[in-house]
Amino acid sequence: MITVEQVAGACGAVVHGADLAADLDDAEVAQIRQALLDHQVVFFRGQRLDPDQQVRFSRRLGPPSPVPFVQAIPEHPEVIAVVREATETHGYTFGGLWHSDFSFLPEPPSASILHALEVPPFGGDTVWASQTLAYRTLSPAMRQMLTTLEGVHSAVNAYSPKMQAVHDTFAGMSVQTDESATRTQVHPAVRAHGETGVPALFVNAQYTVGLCGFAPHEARPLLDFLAAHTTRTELTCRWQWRVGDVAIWDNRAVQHMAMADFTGHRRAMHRTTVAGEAPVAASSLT
Ligand SMILES: O=C(O)CCC(=O)C(=O)O
Repeated sequence: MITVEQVAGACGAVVHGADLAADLDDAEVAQIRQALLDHQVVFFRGQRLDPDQQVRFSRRLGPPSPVPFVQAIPEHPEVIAVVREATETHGYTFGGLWHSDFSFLPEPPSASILHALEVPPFGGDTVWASQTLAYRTLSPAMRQMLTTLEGVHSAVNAYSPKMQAVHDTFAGMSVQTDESATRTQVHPAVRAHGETGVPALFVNAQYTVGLCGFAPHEARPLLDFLAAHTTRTELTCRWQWRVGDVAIWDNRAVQHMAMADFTGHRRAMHRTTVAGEAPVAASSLT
């Protein structure tokens, strides 16, 4: 029997009683999907998924999303390895800045599924922040203004050639930058969730590089304010990984960030990514 246990005030719940490697029936998948909609990020302990099993489960949530720039693992084009080796002593870790996965795509992924294969003895947590709560906790005047705005998203600061030297320091991952990362994509600053219609802020520090119609010096203070507001501790849940854990998050409702605080130890995860829809603007003051 599947049960759901909330782990933090803003978002996050552990789902008990599901073996994700098994042939789940439709009712079980529906319960997991509902838990994800209710809690925005859900966790499963003690799973053992090989790449084929992870892909099979991921496809129960939807078709795979394109995964640009990051090389998939051999023979599994839908799986990327998120790895930091013990020998990596630089401060970078994949996903180490607040972001919503690939928000620079025209149709950013709906969900991402991360499975812990090897974890450090300390650190290496992941933190998520609820963007529906981030929206709700703004003043009506600010919400009103933000619903009229569009963000300019780009992978330029993550995957353009100027970042190749950084990615080359990642011993456990292969990332291939290219000029396509300089493209921009406009999305509403406040999106209506594709399934629930609930409004959520859709602006993040990693990929939102401007605001349509704003001069850079006008956009910067507003983006800086939003970066601080959207990641306030009261919006977050934080997960301390054990081997076998699986996390699924809804990129339409949360941002997340990996903590780079485990220097000297290896951390290895497999990620699959579920396709999403083009974000639709939330109507004002919903
Ligand atoms: O490794 C993690 O904890 C998160 C990685 C990440 O940010 C991602 O897969 O998008």
